[in-house]
Amino acid sequence: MRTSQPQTIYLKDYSVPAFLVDHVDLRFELYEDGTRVHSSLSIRRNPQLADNHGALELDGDSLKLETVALNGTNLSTGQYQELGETLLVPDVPDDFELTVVTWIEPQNNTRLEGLYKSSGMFCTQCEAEGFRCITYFPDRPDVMARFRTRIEADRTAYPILLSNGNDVERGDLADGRHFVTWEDPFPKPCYLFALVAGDLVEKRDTFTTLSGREIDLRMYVEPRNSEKCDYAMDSLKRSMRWDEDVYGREYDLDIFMIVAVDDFNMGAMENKGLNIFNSSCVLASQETATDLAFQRIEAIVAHEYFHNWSGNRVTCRDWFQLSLKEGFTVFRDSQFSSDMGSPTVKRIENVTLLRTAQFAEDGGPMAHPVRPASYMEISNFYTLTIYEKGAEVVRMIHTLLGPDLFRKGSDLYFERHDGQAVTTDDFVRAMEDASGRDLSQFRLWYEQAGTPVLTVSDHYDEQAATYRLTIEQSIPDTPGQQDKKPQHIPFALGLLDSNGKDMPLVLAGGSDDSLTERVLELTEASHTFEFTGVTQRPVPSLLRQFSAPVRVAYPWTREQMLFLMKHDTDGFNRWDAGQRLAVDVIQGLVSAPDAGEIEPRLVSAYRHLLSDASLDQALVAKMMQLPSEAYLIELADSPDVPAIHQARERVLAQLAGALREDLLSCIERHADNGIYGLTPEEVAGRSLRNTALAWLLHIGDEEGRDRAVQQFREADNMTDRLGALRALVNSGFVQEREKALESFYQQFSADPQVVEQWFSVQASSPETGSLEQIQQLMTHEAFDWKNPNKVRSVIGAFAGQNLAAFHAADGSGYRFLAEQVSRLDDSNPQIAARLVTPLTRWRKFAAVHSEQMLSALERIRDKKGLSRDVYEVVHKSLAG
Ligand code: 7MF
Ligand code: ZN
Repeated sequence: MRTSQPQTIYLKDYSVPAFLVDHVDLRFELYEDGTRVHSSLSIRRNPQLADNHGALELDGDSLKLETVALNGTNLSTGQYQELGETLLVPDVPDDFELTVVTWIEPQNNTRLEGLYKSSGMFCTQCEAEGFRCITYFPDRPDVMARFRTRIEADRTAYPILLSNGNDVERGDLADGRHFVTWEDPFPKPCYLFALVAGDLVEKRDTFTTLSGREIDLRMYVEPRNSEKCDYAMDSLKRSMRWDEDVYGREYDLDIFMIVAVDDFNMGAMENKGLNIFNSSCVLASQETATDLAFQRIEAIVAHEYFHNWSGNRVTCRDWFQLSLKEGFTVFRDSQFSSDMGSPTVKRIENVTLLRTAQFAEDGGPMAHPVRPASYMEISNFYTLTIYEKGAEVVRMIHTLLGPDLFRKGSDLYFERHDGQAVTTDDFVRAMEDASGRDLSQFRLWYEQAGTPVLTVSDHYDEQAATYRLTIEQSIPDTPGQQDKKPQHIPFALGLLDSNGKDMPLVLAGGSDDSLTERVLELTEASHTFEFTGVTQRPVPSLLRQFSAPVRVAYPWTREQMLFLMKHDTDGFNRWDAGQRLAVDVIQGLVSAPDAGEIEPRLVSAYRHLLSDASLDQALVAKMMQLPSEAYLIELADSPDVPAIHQARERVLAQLAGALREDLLSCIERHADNGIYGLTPEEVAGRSLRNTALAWLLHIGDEEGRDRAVQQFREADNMTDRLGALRALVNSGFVQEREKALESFYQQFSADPQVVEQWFSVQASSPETGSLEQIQQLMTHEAFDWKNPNKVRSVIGAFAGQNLAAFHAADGSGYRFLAEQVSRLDDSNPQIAARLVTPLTRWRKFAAVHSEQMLSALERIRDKKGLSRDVYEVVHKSLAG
């Protein structure tokens, strides 16, 4: 527990470690009432540091220190000091062996950092600073050591004992105990350490690398999950092959292990050779997992595997560099997902997340650069900015360099820095050196927070046949940053003629007319481009593929939006035009709620989407999704949440009413053919059918209801079962809804991943997610305060998705969230801090809301013994 005021840590204060650790020898004695950890460290003073004679300082948190020995001799209590979260040994030689014995209590560890127990098994989570909860150690990523780990435990309760690397020795001990010793030949920072002990079943497979080495692939899960491993195992093999093909990266150890645990703060963790996953991000079967879950599993398995190079072999110098590994790895996993499925659909999904949630973060009180300059609690910086904007930054480098030079740059990066702990600057330098391009201005993407706004205006000169585009960029102020410099922005565009054909793009002064798409490079606050030989007024297709994480302001007419929606040769922009049009129509209704019929051209555009079977159905499925309430709120200046909710519902109702026949035939066309597959076409078919169902039930259509009830009963997969359930839950058919919810729970109550879905469908629905109903759900037998997934699926879904209920005018939603955060803060501060997010946006809302959000934040602030995690979020939200 924290005792002093949280301190801010600054990037500018970075200095190299005073001591290096070459080797770590760990011995874990696991018992039911606690664990004894013996740690022997081979330490030497860092020769890189001049005048290096100071005391040894090691990090530790919530440890009971038993003994400290230097070169085999126990130190007396006067020879070391425990000061808050450090162990200080003043008098040490230049080169020595330090042995520390600590006692910890994994069974009482509810923070889920360090070593803890989850459904009877021991497991660890050490990133970012969890290793210090296990033993005293220089807990920073630039201290890289070789680890040897011996685990001792009861043989019956814990037959499986795992750690990083290769198992080199095993045997029996007295009292029914046994041990296994693991050795990891690769030096690594302690955040990549992992230990697992439990009664698990093992699934095995193999993978042969490009150079012919055979790798043992092993998955460890609780026996009840033994049939849910295949998809993750196949995803792993696809990832391994892809990283060889696309990046030339081979796996380096002889064994690669995956473990699933139910209680986990995050999605997964890339521990060297022993990736640990949240069960919901790795276990799947057709009957229990949705298409979305399958897709997520493939992406997360890939992400963690890809970290073996981008993160483990080359790691971060300090936590300010977190995006070095996360941004790059997210970029890599999205490339992989694109290659495995539909690139346009993947891009749409990424951009939706970015524009809805990352842009909101970048415009709020927690806004920070991709490489932050300071933090209080590093766990709060595993953000959408670090991950998603960080990936966009890498993607822009890829766009600027092109695939071949980018690959040259990544080869150079891995070669130059293998085995090192480096910075984002080292990454950019490798890209520069390999390509010969100057990325000095581009580096501002790492330093400046805030989402750039591009204001675009154009002029067509018929006489001269020229088309002029002027693009101005400005970057809004963010906490601690004003008056920003223009950034280097790759801006992809095309120009469409009246038939929807791409026109040649000839820049004034140039002559090359072979290109119909160009990437303009914006570097100034204002840039004008002139295109020549433009024989008719074009419709501009701007920021194709969303080539940069920016907002674009251009005065599109509805005519142009409809045109682009139908004709743009860029699939992403076709989707984007449809979204923009829908946003425009919904916003129109927000400001004029008494207006009658909605835009008839929106209806016919959607009819066209539903009826033209020659269109790419995966793209159509995405286009049929109306912009979310969260996105509409993000776009608004002082959002009136109930009005946005109502307007969106009305547009949905009018569309559904007008398109009833088309929806029914869409359902018909995409009827279940009894074979479940995961190709983009099959996924799109289910998605379209379930959207159509949801629309019909939204307007109380009885044929739709009967189909939903039937689909719910007969579905042979979770996508369709849950799709039908969700449609029923969001309908006014109270009896059918209650019956379906009840039978669903009866059928799946033994499966935590499905119960999470069941919770979240209810908590996110206006029909079943009133505050009283949420409180009811929290008394349900399956709800568990100690399980982050359950907390997220009820409280997180309510505050993050059920926005009309959360933003109730009486402030009850805010007060409720404040209470839950305060309560969780004692047991799991990381989860508590994440749950605060919706309240941090208080300034955005009108006074009635913002005042009550503010007072909810103040209530959290005034709680006694507030964790550093929640302290930082709340204080930054209140500041300024
Ligand atoms: C895909 O990044 C994308 C992001 C840290 C934990 C996993 O590998 C990770 C870990 C957080 C938030 C998102 C992700 C992860 C973490 C994640 C997972 C898969 N190093 Br916190
Ligand atoms: Zn990661």
